[in-house]
Amino acid sequence: SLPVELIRKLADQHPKPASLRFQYGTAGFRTLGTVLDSVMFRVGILAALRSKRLDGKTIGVMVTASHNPEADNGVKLVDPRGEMLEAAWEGHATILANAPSSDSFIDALQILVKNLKIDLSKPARIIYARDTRPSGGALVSALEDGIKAIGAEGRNAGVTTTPILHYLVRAINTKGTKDEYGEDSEEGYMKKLSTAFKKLVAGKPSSPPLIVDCANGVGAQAIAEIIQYLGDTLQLIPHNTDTTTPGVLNHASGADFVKTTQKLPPSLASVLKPGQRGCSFDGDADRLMYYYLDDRGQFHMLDGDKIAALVAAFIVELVKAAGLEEIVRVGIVQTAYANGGSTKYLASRLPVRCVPTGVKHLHHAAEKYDVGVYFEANGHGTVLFSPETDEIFRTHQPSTPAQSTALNHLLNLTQLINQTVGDALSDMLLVEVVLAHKSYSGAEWDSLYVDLPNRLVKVVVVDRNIFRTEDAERRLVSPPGLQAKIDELVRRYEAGRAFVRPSGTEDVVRVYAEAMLRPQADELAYRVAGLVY
Ligand code: 16G
Ligand code: ZN
Repeated sequence: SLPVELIRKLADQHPKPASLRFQYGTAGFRTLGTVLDSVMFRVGILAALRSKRLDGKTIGVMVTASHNPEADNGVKLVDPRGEMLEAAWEGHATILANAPSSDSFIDALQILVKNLKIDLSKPARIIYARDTRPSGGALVSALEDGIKAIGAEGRNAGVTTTPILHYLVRAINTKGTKDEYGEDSEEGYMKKLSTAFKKLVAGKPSSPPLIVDCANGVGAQAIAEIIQYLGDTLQLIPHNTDTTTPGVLNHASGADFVKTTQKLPPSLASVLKPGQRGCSFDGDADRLMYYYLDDRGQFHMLDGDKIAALVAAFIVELVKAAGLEEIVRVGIVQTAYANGGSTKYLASRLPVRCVPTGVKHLHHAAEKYDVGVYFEANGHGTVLFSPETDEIFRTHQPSTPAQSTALNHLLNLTQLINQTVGDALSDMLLVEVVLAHKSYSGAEWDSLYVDLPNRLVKVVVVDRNIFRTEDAERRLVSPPGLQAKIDELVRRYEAGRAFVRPSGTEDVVRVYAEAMLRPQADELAYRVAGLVY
């Protein structure tokens, strides 16, 4: 049975703020760092129950608020294969987080244990980590109290990136099996990625140096480490690596800044030279944006859609060159935010699916392909190779040296890519591999297709829950009549497209619009926003 006395004693030290309601959303729990103490304690216990339910498999807990302002923090759970928490448990998490008192929390735990038939005699194992946020240390202590209260085994992975924590979870749970994912240490991760990278670029002329904007977050630490492993195979020049000065995390820098403002971080203005490539990580290093300045110094953004196009085309070529195009099917998963230009380009070459926003939707849809490439326009994405495909790459007998080379490249890609979740570091190395193979400059990559001008605006509404969508968030079903009005507006714009959806992370409604010309995209976005308001 549950150690009720110990849980109550420690729960009393982490009381829930009376006025607040927490919700486990797309990105876990996320709000001001100062109000998350009780949530952290309870998440420690929840993670232990999830582990017990899965027969003692290790569950991950990541303390981060990604690209949000420094004062925010958050927490999300990672399932045994390194994936996002199973959707049904999001609801359990929300219930536990909102129990008003220690007693009602314990009651809620008892109900959960009974309903889910959790065998409490099973072991519970948890690995946890945090990003560089100042509130992280205290929140991890609260989490550790939860882990202690239920008698689970906890392993502290320290301050690291979200994707490294996902990697560690999978590595631990596959240790000693035929699916072994890698050594379960940060060093193991660095070794795995750098070894694959070196093999993939062997013999290719070395690329010009790449500027890396670390958003003053934990990515700076990962970049500093990978540089040690890469030697002279790739020149990285890190910027915005200050993880100690208060207030600078994600400030006017990082992948989200670049995507939402469609601008170069001001701190790179005197750094990035015309023709040179740069990229930005977000605060926990699971999103990546590329960009370059053209000869006239004009900024060009290469977002998640451009990364998907680049990577998918490369993989398709390799699959063909390996003689596997009849056996291995490559597909793409996007969301409604994917630029219309990218969808047109990709759909003429590959199967493309559109799913609702959020990594779990993309990930699950990508698993349906032999090789599933998924990227959100915001720069979060990865490539998944099915177990059967992995096996084919390992066992297929090539009939020519060219086939053998292509097959080796594919095998090395399965090692280079973090298949648990989007990973800025791994994705950056992947992009660099493709650019090296193709001898592409930023401009050549950019010219794969032309982005339609687009605008994203957020609208504060009284109640975002009245906005309900269908067709992968591309159409509104409620409030009644609104979609017809949007359709009526969109029809007046050449290549016009617009949609409205409630945010899963903020109390706002988002409006996206695109059209053939910049002023039209802006106008359409503002007029649709006017309908919503
Ligand atoms: C979270 C999601 C991201 C999504 C974004 C949408 C994960 C790891 N991250 O950051 O995939 O694009 O939320 O936010 O799932 P929104 O619902 O506020 O537009
Ligand atoms: Zn992030």
